[in-house]
Amino acid sequence: MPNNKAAEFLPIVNFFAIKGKAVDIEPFGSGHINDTYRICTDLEEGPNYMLQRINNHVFKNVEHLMQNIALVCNHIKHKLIGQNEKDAEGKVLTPVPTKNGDLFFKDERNNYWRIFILIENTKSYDIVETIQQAREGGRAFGNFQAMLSDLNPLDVHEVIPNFLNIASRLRDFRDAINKNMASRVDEVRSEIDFIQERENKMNTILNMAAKSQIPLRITHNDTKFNNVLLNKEDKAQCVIDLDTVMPGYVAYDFGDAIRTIINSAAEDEADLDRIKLNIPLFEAYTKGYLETAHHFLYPMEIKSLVDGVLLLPYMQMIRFLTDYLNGDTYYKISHPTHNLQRTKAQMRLVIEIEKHEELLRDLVKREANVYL
Ligand code: ADP
Ligand code: GN1
Ligand code: MG
Repeated sequence: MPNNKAAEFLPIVNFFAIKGKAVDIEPFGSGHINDTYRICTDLEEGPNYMLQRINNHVFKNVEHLMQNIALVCNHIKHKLIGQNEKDAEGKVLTPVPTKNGDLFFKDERNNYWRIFILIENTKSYDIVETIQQAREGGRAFGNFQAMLSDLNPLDVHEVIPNFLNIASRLRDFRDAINKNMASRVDEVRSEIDFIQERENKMNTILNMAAKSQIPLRITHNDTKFNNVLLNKEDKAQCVIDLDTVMPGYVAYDFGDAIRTIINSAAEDEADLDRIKLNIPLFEAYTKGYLETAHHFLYPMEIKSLVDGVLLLPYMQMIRFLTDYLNGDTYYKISHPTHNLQRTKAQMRLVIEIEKHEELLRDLVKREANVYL
């Protein structure tokens, strides 16, 4: 007999061309945007599946979103097959079409659904525990960018315009301050000052891009460490959560991955003194990343990596604070001041990273020199 959740979601799952029957459906993952469920089928040999409700408030054009994902997954799958990789299916996401051949299903309540094949015997980590995990994460995201480096960035849709554009994020932030929708501005004066003091300094990547010193590429744009699946031996297996794959700069992906890896505490840690930098994990991620990405990167892109490390936690702080000021309309929250707590944790992380900027730059230089 299907469990309760299975009975609830069965009518949706039935629209998709899955093998076997769904017998168990459970909520899964810790993402802030979509809802994810794991589907077990009655087939002993599998496959099992991941069902996701796509947040249509955040992703306004689901058609474009799924076209991006299909393009990227097909491109990677062909490369893996070309490299005689055994088990290409376990190393890239496989979207499961509906019985009508569509990549998603829209129900009568305007919810958007999609299914991927579940990649078995893998795990993802919210907090990195070992040097090996960090290095494997670097390899995975470096390889992901490398495999997409021969596609034209303009062939992917910009599903969320200006997603990691700091100038645009600052405009939204100022707008939130001016509107003061939730009457919270007075409570966060010191955080607002902190952001404003750094505005000019955070333009480095956009300035480099404006001078054509770094190329636009196809990047992942949500390289939190839990978006890479590792196998039982903690080897990188597959990059997931491809919703935000869009044109971008490599430093964005590097910076966002480091944001979650270098922080020894959680993204929303309430005890700020627990937020310390784990430099060996930074080194390990950098090693893994350059191992798989050095062959396509320009020297200026390597130079920009630490600018990404400074920028991404700062931008995340702005995004959390903007949402707090707007009355928590974007990120899922688990208590009323969750976005403020996340803001403060990211602010502390920016402070810690700023203290170590020179060291981080030296370490990237040292790792990059290996390939000169
Ligand atoms: P979100 O972060 O938006 O909630 P994800 O696509 O990252 O959604 O999925 C949430 C979690 O589910 C991931 O961190 C991972 O642990 C797991 N997961 C997602 N897709 C797969 C998959 N195809 N195979 C195995 N596990 C997966
Ligand atoms: C969101 O869905 P999830 O949790 O992987 C967000 C990212 C943020 C992240 C912060 C579409 O990612 O940009 O960096 O939360 N995704 C979107 O944890 O906004
Ligand atoms: Mg995720």
